[in-house]
Amino acid sequence: RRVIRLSEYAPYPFRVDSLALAFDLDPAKTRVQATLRLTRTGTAADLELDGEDMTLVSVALDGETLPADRYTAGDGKLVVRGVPDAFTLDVVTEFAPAENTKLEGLYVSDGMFCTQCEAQGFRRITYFPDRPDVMTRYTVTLRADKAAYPVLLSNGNRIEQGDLDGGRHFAVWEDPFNKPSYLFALVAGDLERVQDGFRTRSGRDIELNIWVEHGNGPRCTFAMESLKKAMKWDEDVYGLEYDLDLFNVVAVSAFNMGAMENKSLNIFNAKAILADPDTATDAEYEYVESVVAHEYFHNWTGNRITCRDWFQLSLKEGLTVFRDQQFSADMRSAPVERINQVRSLRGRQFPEDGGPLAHPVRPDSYIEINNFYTATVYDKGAEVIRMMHRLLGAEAYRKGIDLYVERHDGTAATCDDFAAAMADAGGRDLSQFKLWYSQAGTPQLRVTETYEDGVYALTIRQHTDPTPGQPDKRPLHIPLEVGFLDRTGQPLPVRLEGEDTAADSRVLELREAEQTFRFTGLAEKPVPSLNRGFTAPVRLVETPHTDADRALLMAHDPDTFARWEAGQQYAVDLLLKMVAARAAGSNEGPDTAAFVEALGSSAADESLDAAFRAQVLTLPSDDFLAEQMAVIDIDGIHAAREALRRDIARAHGALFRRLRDTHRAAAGPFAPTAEGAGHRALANAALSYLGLDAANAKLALEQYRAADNMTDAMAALRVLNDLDVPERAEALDHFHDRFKGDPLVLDKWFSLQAMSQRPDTLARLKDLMGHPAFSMRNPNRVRALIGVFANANPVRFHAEDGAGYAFLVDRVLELNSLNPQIGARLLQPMGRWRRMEAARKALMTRELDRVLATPDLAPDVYEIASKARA
Ligand code: B3K
Ligand code: ZN
Repeated sequence: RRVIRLSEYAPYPFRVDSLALAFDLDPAKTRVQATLRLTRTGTAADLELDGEDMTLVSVALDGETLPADRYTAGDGKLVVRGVPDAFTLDVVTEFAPAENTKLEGLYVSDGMFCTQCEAQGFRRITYFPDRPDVMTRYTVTLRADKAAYPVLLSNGNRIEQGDLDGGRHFAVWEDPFNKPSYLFALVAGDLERVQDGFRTRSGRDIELNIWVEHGNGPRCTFAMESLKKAMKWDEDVYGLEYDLDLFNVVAVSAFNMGAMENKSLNIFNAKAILADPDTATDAEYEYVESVVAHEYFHNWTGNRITCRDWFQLSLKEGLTVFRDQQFSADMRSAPVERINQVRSLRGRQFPEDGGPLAHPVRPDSYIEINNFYTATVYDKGAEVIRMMHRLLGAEAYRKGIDLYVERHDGTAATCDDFAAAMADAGGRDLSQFKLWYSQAGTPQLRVTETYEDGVYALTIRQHTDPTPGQPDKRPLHIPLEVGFLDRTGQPLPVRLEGEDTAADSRVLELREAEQTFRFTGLAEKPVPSLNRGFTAPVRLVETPHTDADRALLMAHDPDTFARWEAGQQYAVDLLLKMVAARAAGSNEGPDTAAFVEALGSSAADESLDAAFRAQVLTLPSDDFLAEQMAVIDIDGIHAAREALRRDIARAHGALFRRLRDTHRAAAGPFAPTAEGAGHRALANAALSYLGLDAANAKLALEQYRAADNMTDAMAALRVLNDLDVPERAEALDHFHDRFKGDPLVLDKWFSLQAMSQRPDTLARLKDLMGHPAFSMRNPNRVRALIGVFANANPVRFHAEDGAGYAFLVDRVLELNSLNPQIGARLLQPMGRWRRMEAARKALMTRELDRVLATPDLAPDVYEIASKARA
């Protein structure tokens, strides 16, 4: 378990001029012949290649089989001693894809061969310098049984194919672009092809294929449309055109994450491709659209320009997430997209940044790189790009992108390279800004105000708590957009003292621990609207806002995001007071009436987008509330949130009935459009409040039965799921019988039960693990049942007797040998122990110790367990 450090980076001492791979595919014993042409570029005498979990059959140098004393294989390396300056190396390896349960390298999923090489899966296929800064040209020959694997795919273009003896056939693929090993892919299987085409802006015709299990073709229409939209969008907005004549996408059922951007052969979790009205919710349609776009966008930001080393992961991931966020904002409602991003940032990234696994956007060390595909690297990384976009403006940002591509196309680059291109194109000094890459933790802002003699002053203090390995933090360069409103909700001008121009809104740039900004030209003290659009990923822990200010901002802020945000902050304040009152054993909580009324007015405001109103009706999550507490009161938070929801439901019963009926009608027959989704979201938000009353179980069951789409069906099931009524079992059983043959859809049924508040939830989960559709070998099943329980059911997961923790750790230990990457992911919620009260602290640390005491821990699990326990 070696710690790998950024500071130890050294270039690889050889250039790989080309790589030819020949596969004899067989689930039980696949044979791979690799031919590498190498040239020495450094001073190393020996050649070192990475490789693991394979049988090494032979090594030949310039055609001569090497005697065993010329090389050593073991400990993840093949070392060939005393190699010449330029030579050809032939390496033959063997392994059993069918036994590969880690789903890294070459494996079998539902009878088809597929690969996953990022980050370090290629070394499970052959011996190679498995690092992203070693790029080369690949030629790949695939040989397999023709009846079982009629489709043979790899990167680039197919240059040859034909039949072989013994019912086998072959295909040869050549990728004209240099690429790192993590972008290599192959697929062999019996697949249905959905074919389409795209004409690029320069007039080239691209063949587009989506390959799926037979029968799933009709469920690919939406993904194909999304792909074409993404291709067009990247041309229009980034000036980036697709660079090959063929683009293949394959859906597989066993996959560790969402999807993978292998050059011209994207491999997807079926969950991120398949969508039709009967089986996918609106959120899932949107997920498909954004993942398809994300992987496509990687073709430039990731593939053409890749990462020098894995510490630079956010170079491609933060940038590509930002790009897919911009795409979604253009396809759908921009403010609603932003709200969803901020919700997920607060629900996942902020807790990570404030806990034992906190790390910078560009980490400086790791044990297992797979543990660093995190919300910080992805989502905070995207926020860092967004801030640059904000500081430079859209036009200079685009110039920065052009410059970045011009400088680094075809190479492996660093985050510093990216920032330098932005700084040069924008004529801005980003040296302090770059701290966002190296300093972990969520900055906290404290904002106070004064108003004297017509001058309004905002004093802003910034502070970042220590994180592991970083006790002292420096002030960051933070763009913060502010605007002002008067008491009637009209906008007031924002004019900095000493400046001539006034604007409705302006981006303040914080650079110091404490800074005061003075504004003139204000006849009255304004109500400030702070961090509009969430310009910076910070926590505003202190603001001058009163409840009345928040209600005013909720109703009138011209920035739609800020209106939602005012409601969320208002709710957070109230909920925390409610938690405190409950903890003190008091019956007297805060007065919620004004908030409840403001919420109702927004929900009823027909001038607002339905999707936005649905967002307003969704209170901050348990997780986000937990983040605000020094010691997390799991049950208190849950009780407070439920109590506030009941207050809202009581006050607005009639409104909710009306919203539910009118917006259900407005949605019309199902079409997966943003507009329809907005109506369904609002109708279903209303239903969720109505459903707090068991008397409305019938209404929910009726909706379930009548639904012509999965969104409405699931909304009804979610309501029933938390009620103790006969309709619950009726609907769940019906769902089960309808979808028992389709495990991907049945995952929703597993998840509902994992989320249930009922006291028998854990017992039920244990039973469900024996369900014929459940398997610990399929990551989607594991996430649907166990992941959802640990991450989305705080009350049951944190049960006082510790049974939830023990159950989770048992599963992690099972996965330690089966699929440690998934096991390590699952373990993460245990890192929250420090913020729990004494009894749960003891239970959680005992379970973490149990993990650490287990022999043969995989590095993935060891790293998370040891850091979480520290
Ligand atoms: N680049 C892949 C993630 C690979 C994860 C490896 N453990 C998907 C993506 O971000 O597009
Ligand atoms: Zn990505």
